[in-house]
Amino acid sequence: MKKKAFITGISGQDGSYLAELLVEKDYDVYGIIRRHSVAESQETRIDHLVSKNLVKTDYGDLLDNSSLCRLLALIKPDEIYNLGAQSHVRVSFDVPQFTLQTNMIGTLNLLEAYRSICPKSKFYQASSSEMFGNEIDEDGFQRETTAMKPVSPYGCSKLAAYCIVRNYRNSYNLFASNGILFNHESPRRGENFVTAKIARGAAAIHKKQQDKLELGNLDASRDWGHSKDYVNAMHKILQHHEPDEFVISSKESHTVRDFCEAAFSHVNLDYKDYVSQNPKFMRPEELKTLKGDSTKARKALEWEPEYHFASLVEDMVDYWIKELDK
Ligand code: NAP
Ligand code: G4F
Repeated sequence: MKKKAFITGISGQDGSYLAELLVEKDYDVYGIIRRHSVAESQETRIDHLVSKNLVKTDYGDLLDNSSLCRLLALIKPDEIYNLGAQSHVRVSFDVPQFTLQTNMIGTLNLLEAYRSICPKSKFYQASSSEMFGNEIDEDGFQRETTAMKPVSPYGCSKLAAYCIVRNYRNSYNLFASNGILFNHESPRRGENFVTAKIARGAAAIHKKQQDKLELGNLDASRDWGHSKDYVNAMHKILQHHEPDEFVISSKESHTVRDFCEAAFSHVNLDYKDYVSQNPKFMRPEELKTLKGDSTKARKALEWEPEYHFASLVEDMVDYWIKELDK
């Protein structure tokens, strides 16, 4: 019998790569999409899968219990991946209530449906390094045991969801795991995240379609990996012999400035000639540096990333060069 997976956030960056991975692994893949006023942008990242009937989507929403219950009862999935979220940290300061509703109450809604309808399924929660805030261990890393003191509404929402997943696991004996994923990017990254903005900007300036790029804090440092590698880790987390928490990271940290330097050098330009700072893109409270220690996952799950910082930057800039030709 083919395994069945149910994915919230299937139309997002990670959801689309995860759906591809699970189709390759011969799963039946199901997901929820939300109704958009622009119907053409509804399923763009997964059109190639939907049009070939490789994944099945239904309208649903983490804030609509009826859709979650109906679909879990119908599908009875073996694995549930909760990737749906308002995932933009700066935007979470603009829409804090929506962010907490979706990311925290939405997760609780899905957990409740899971525990009452298909408690034998396995549950993956998309937790985030943003939960650590500015807490760092003495060796400069964040790991599963590092204190969590988030500095954004998004981080707070993800910490609450992380806690309720652990609580449901222990209270109701569920196979529910948290992947604590550090930043991960790809050509499919939303254009208002910093890496996609820089990759697109460098490509557009190289093609003389744009003449400058305005960013916020260039000194923030992030541990960046590739989404394709990280969705592989999500799957491995649910194949582990027991539910647990796992940090997934590249173990390296680079500043936004480093990303600019690498992206612009890839098209033989000096970022200093084009990039400026605009306070509009600064945050009320900033998470300064992230560097994850993923030793536990690398050993227990035998997970290793294939992409590194340079190949990630090149993949994104090359994508945008081709995309802007269209
Ligand atoms: P993304 O591209 O922003 O995708 C988010 C997905 O969630 C979209 O499909 C979105 O649908 C959906 N969604 C939003 N609100 C929803 C709701 N109320 N009900 C159901 N679905 C909803 O994010 P991503 O980068 O793929 O990240 C996937 C997950 O991992 C998120 O939970 C994110 O917070 C978490 N995470 C990401 C990273 C990272 O660096 N990428 C790191 C750690 C954790 P629409 O298109 O309709 O809005
Ligand atoms: O690309 P970002 O918006 O990602 P951020 O805030 O780190 O959040 C991402 O990673 C989290 C994991 O740690 C996820 F949970 C979350 O869902 C999301 O995927 O910003 C990265 C850094 C920040 O320090 C920001 O201040 O880049 C800085 N930055 C500088 N200029 C900018 C800009 N960020 C954005 N989005 N836009 C700018 O112009």
